Amino acid sequence: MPGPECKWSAESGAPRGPNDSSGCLAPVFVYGTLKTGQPNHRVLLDGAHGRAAFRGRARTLEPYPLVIAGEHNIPRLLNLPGRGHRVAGEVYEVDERMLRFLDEFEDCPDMYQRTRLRVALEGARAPLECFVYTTATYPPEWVHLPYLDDYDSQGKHGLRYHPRENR
Ligand code: PCA
Repeated sequence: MPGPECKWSAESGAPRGPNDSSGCLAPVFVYGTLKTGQPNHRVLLDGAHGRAAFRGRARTLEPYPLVIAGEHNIPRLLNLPGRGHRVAGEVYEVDERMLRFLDEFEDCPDMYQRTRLRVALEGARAPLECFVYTTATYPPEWVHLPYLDDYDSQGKHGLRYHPRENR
């Protein structure tokens, strides 16, 4: 876990400069295409982007609306705590290079915003605060889409994810 000296961890605030070599890791909760077995998981495994260490499976502490939205069937966790389900995902400890890569990959802050939420990590006693890519601004009808609790691009919903390279 990041210690208190870890200036850019989820607990303590903004990232350090790009040349930081402290080796600090920050927890990121992934709930969509970055999860194991999902279409973009490989980017977390690619050491060329930095480091990501699997910490465990987790669920959000609070319910959130997780919907599949837009013409490309993209999973979106709407930043509306209190509605929907406690969403399942995975926690990775990432280094600063990987965090910056993910910001770019997720088109943050335009498409997603990197925010924080608390999750219950399997096997952990205390909740863990993580970074997460959520959606703060969206068409009002998205709130009325079906809420998922565990995203699977191949799920019964039939809404196949359109990879970026095919858009
Ligand atoms: N990628 C990020 C946000 C949604 C998505 O598809 C994730 O898996 O958490």
